[in-house]
Amino acid sequence: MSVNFRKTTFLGLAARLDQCPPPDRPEIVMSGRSNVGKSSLINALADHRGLAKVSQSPGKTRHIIYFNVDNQLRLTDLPGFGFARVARDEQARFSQLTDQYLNSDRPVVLILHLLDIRHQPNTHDLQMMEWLMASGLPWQIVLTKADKLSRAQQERQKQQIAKTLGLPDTSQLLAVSIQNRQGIETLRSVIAAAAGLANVPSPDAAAVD
Ligand SMILES: Nc1nc2c(ncn2[C@@H]2O[C@H](COP(=O)(O)OP(=O)(O)O)[C@@H](O)[C@H]2O)c(=O)[nH]1
Ligand SMILES: [Mg+2]
Repeated sequence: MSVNFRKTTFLGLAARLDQCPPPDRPEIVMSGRSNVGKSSLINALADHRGLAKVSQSPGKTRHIIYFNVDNQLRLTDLPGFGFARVARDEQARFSQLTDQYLNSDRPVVLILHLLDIRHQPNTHDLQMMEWLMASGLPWQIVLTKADKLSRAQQERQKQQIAKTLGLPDTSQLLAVSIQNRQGIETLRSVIAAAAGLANVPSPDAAAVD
């Protein structure tokens, strides 16, 4: 079976766990601090500019957002963490929802944790990393906004980030860019494989990696 990411549609929002859609498809979860590029990446994967809302004011995304990819899998955008402008109890509620979701028996096959390639992981990122290591779930670190750095700078940042995260090497760090599409086709393949599917390659752009 194969999956065509260009057939991605909005499925719905969940403010509570019991509002999530039926757990009938493999779910790929996206996490990462606000503004790291989650919505942009969903749009790039789907080849659909307006699908996920980019640059909402930080803290506006208070729900788990579900996307249906070609009726084969679900992409979920978790409430971002690190909302400076959101009241503390609200923040607690977001992380509680994320926590509940990640600890539920949802059919999660892959967690994509996003980091801005230019910055070192913060405390939340390190907590997430610890959680991922302990979870036994497959995960992939995605380094966003790769177009902001040269290839040599990307390599140096990868080494640094791997070190900070306590990873032995950079093999689980994938650099992507929505601007020049670096890594997008590779990420589609990684996601498809996690769901036991083959990616239908993009007919237009040659894969850039
Ligand atoms: N240059 C560049 N900017 C990006 C990239 N991805 C996201 N951005 C920008 O980063 C900002 C935050 O992106 P958004 O998708 O809203 O982040 P989210 O809060 O994690 O959903 C927006 O201004 C995007 O245009 C990228 O690959 N390259
Ligand atoms: Mg967003």
